[in-house]
Amino acid sequence: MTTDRPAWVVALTRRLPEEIERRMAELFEVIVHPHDRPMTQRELAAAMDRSDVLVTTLSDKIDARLLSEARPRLRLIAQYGAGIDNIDIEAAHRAGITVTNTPNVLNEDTADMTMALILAVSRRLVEGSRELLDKGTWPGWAPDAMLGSRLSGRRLGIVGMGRIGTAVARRARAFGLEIHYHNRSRASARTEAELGATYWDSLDQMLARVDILSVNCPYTPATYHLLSRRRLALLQAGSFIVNTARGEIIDEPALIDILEEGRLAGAGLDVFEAQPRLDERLVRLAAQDRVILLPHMASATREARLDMGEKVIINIRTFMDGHRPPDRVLPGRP
Ligand code: 8YV
Repeated sequence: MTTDRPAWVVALTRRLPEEIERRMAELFEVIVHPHDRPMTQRELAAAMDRSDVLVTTLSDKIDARLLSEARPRLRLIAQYGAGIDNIDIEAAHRAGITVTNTPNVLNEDTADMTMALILAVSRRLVEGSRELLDKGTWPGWAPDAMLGSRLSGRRLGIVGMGRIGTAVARRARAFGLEIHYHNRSRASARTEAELGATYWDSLDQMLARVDILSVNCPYTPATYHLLSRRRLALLQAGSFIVNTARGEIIDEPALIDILEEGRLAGAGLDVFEAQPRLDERLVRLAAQDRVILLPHMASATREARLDMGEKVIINIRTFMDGHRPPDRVLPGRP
């Protein structure tokens, strides 16, 4: 016997890959926001009022205020993304709204981009390319031209040895880097042996001993400005920092100060505290080839976007069928 239930209304805050939207339209009644830009809080409220499921992205601030108003219809917020720092999970839980995300499918791509930034900063990739583009030529090979620093043998400190941090460590090891990490909990002896990784219970102590720092932890209230001014000052002169996680984990003005002072050899940043706005001092440093800036593109592969969409569909379908969705996010567990 089949029951005819009305199609669930699924509102998308942003346009998703065509294949994903097409499949969603076969399964649900989909509402697509006509303007492909982040929704205002008022537009989000309206979308939440008329849908059973809201598909969000990192630029939608689903805060306690939005969630405290009665939204009798909304049952699920299905985030298109791994990070869920834009959603107040506690408030959603209190309102009886389930939240899901899309973990795992962007680990490898994000780790690739982290390595790309590590290579680009240490080997002056952007600067070299700019020299050719600006002048249309270059003085030719010279023994001292465009010297960078060798990666092999240097110490990489990974802050957050979750799935992405581990994927970074695997790649980094292949480049001859020595792996150090700080995490809330220590990895298994097997993982440590596989990666040749050294655990630092004290982040402060690790910072003082690494040549390169990679930020790979989620952004939560506990990791806000984890790399504070005091901690950034512990980094060795000549070391550099790469962030493909969230801008808020680093005290950005403090980082800019020490970059301007020339204490760090550089930085590779894919995320920013006030993104999409950029601190103009950072832009100046980038123009002087002292930092490399990217527009939050670490997970931006076509494959990742499709896999993320598939996960969103699976989460919605499972939830609709009365089961626990595979990627449910619970309060206190980022
Ligand atoms: C996603 C990300 O593309 O998944 C994440 O946490 O930071 C991004 O790479 C973005 O979140 C989409 O919502």
